[in-house]
Amino acid sequence: MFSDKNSFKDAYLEKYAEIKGKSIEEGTLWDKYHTLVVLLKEEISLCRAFTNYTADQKQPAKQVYYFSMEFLIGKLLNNYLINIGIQTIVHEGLAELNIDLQELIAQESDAGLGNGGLGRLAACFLDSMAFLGVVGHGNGIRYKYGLFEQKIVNGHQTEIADHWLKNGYPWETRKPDKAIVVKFKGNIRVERVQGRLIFHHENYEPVLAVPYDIPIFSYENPFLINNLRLWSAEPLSSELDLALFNQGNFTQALSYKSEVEAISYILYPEDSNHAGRELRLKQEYFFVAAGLGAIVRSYKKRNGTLKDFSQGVAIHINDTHPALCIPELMRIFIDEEGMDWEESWNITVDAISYTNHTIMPEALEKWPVSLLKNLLPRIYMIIEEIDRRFKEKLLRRFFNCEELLRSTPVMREGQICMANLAIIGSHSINGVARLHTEILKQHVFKDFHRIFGYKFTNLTNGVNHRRFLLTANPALSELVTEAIGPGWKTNANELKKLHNYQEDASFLEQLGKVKYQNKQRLALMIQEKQGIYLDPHSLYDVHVKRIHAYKRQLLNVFKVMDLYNRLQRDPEAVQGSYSFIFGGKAAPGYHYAKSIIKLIHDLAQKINKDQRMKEKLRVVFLENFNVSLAERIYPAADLSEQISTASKEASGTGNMKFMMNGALTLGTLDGANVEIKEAVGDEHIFIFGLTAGEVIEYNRNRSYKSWDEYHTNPRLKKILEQLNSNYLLENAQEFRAIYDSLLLYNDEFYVLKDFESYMRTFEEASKIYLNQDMWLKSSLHNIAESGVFSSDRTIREYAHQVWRARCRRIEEKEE
Ligand code: 26V
Repeated sequence: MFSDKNSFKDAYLEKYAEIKGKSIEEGTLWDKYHTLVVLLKEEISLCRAFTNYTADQKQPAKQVYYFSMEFLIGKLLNNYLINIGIQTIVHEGLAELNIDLQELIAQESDAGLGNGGLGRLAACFLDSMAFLGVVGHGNGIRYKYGLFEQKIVNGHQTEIADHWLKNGYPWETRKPDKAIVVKFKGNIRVERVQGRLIFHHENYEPVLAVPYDIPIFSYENPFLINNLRLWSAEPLSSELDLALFNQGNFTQALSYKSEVEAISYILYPEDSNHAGRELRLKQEYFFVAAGLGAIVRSYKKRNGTLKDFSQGVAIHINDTHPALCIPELMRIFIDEEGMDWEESWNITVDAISYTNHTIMPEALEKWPVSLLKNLLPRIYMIIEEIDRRFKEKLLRRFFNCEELLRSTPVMREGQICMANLAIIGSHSINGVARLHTEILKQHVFKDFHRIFGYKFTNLTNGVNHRRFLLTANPALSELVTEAIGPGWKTNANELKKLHNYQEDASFLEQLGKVKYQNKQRLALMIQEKQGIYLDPHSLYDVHVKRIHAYKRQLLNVFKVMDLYNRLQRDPEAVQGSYSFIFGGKAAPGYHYAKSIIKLIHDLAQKINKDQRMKEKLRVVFLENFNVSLAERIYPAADLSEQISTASKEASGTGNMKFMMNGALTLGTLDGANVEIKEAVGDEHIFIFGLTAGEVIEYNRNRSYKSWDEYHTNPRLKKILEQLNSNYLLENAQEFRAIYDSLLLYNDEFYVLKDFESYMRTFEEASKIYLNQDMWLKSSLHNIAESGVFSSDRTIREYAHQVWRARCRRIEEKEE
């Protein structure tokens, strides 16, 4: 890698001339960005070749494959420059060529191949695996279109296709020689040969899976071996098209091509509703079969036999979306390798582990038998056999197991339950925060917990602190490094050293300044985009995440309405000044979530144009919340809204990103908020509302009546009547569905029930904010305790407890 800016400049100019063949002055920003990425990629692969060589000298490490339908990567360039340690060299070198690095960084499209938490977690994990020296690779789909771009038109969300590949994506390398053929539909002919059954898949529709590799490059990484492999679906060969064309069969030829290309065409933008579409099932099998095909091929090349497969390979499935890994691995072992069922099953279970990310019943995947049988006939046969053997064993082991048999089989009522398949076919199932894991064990998978108690573990989520603190918040990172040295970048626990500055007035003052500057920066951006100015002295109260009923953006809206109502009556009723910042995408077909966006927008308009509120209240909805915008927002937040109905948010990861940037949490005892509270202590977090136990109990005994809240709380009553009138909008019907969800349908997410406690706790927070000294101390305390929420910690736990894989970095450090 380059040692100084001159060697960088020379290499850059040489590369530019080689690939662009014109002068720098004539080049576009894209040309300059493209050249920089190509140069870095080549340097990285040189290092990689070297480390592969050195790694081979030692005992081969266990390979971990992280299968995920989603990788929400965001931009790579800046993060990689920091990880490699050449950001300054490159910045200065380019400046001497009259090139602004920031402009090049802006050229990169956000790789938005994910919906939200689950996809971003996968991306954070890739970084931490590379950092820790776990030989770990991502396996996913190269969607031509990522998550839609959100445009707000008159307060309504509209969706624009995210053509992130339109200029090309220079980080990826196409590997056509590593392609795999994936087979759909057709029929299975069974033949008996020397007492063995042989399965022939005939008349299938072939799809060519072509891999594109993206190098994963973490901080000070001496183990440069990791890779994200994304598969693209292509027609098997152009000859096939041509043959059909030549026979005059144009439509058939074209429909084959477009059916195939549809598979990796677009990411499904729903993250809460399992719709059971055939195309989605095709996507799932497509990347599972391609990924496993490549893994088995390379394993056999290295080892000859598959006997010890699970000692050399760990396969992790991110939610149930890749759960077809289980029958597919069985199929490979049995049909292609001629192994028997028992041996295949033992290896499969030993290789596979599964993470559950949600308890929302509507998100649990179930596929109709008829659909699966037709699309994947051989996989269906294997699932049937897995189910049959599981039931048989269960009957033998449990005397009276009728109850167990009702909830645990893979096949139930004409459907295939993917979570059941994932639990039965893996050696480890984990939840993503302690509370979530407890709910899985005691409620959602209670019966499985009785059968396979030993498989259940908790692995609390974490986030990549090198992206969300080091890269996203340079000012704070510098301040922290000046105080405690750079060790926190590689060991986030070292952030605890910041406790030494708890009473240091000048440090706290600097911390306040950094926050102020970050707020100013966000304010400028918002003003440019929306013409609304958010005073950086006001409290920035931020609520950014996907829009969902259970995440309760509505509760926050009610808070703003209530403050506004009170201020109108008495301008002195509320002290301090507030900027309420919202952001997040609604699934395109989720009408309720879309009306929440409209509601925020209309309320914002009303308040922002009320001159009397100028010094008091501001409300904005930030369009198109994505990874890059998130990196701007977290550093500027004072208060982090984590207000889901207790028990519903599996973990949350935004809560951790806010915390490490010094925001204080206003939240329920849900997901990882519980652990954040434990880490910081009660006085440094604002907790309100029903507990998970109370919510579960209310749901069970049905004793909650939302009308009672309406009748007993006049402030709430007023808000509800405003919602149901033309107070915000000419058309009073616009928010009728929201109103009905609360009163007619008894407020499933306890918005009304938690309102009062939320308001009280918010007021507590506001009071403390007025005392900046106290606030800054709490802010520092939160940063100091955030180390445990680094994904480095999480990945270490996965490596030791689940994958039984080595973290080469830790071992070296521990020696
Ligand atoms: C579910 C579905 C359902 C079928 C249609 C397509 C689709 C796509 C994605 C999902 C995933 C939903 C689960 C999810 O995103 N869970 C989130 O995972 C985060 C990481 O563990 C966690 O922090 C959040 O609390 C949890 O909601």
